[in-house]
Amino acid sequence: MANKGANIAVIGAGIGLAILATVLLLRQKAAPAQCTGFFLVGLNEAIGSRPGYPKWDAKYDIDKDNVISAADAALFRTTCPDVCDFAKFSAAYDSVIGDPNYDPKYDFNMDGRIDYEDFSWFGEVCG
Ligand SMILES: [Ca+2]
Ligand SMILES: [Ca+2]
Repeated sequence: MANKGANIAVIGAGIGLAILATVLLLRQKAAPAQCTGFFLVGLNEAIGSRPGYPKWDAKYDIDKDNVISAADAALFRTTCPDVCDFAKFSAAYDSVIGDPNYDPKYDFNMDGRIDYEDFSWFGEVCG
């Protein structure tokens, strides 16, 4: 009887861990959704903003210190190193939605094509 109780406790703990692992996995999946050039452009344009400023958007305050600053941009680049990877950007260059090498990550102005305008943004926010 004691064994049976212990088994149930072990199973219960196992289910708890499985749920926790799933939650963590879903959270990890959610994070890279913001790893785009478009996000970095928005972040850069909001630099200097605090709550109440016209360009303030809490999603760009990655370190949650109530100011969007170069520290947030640096943190973004550490978390999302691919966005400013020139070799990867080059591989996606000159593509449009539907092309096998089109990658929305490098569509810095989100107009469905990766061209000189995106290259210009790349230079501006990744340089
Ligand atoms: Ca901040
Ligand atoms: Ca574009």
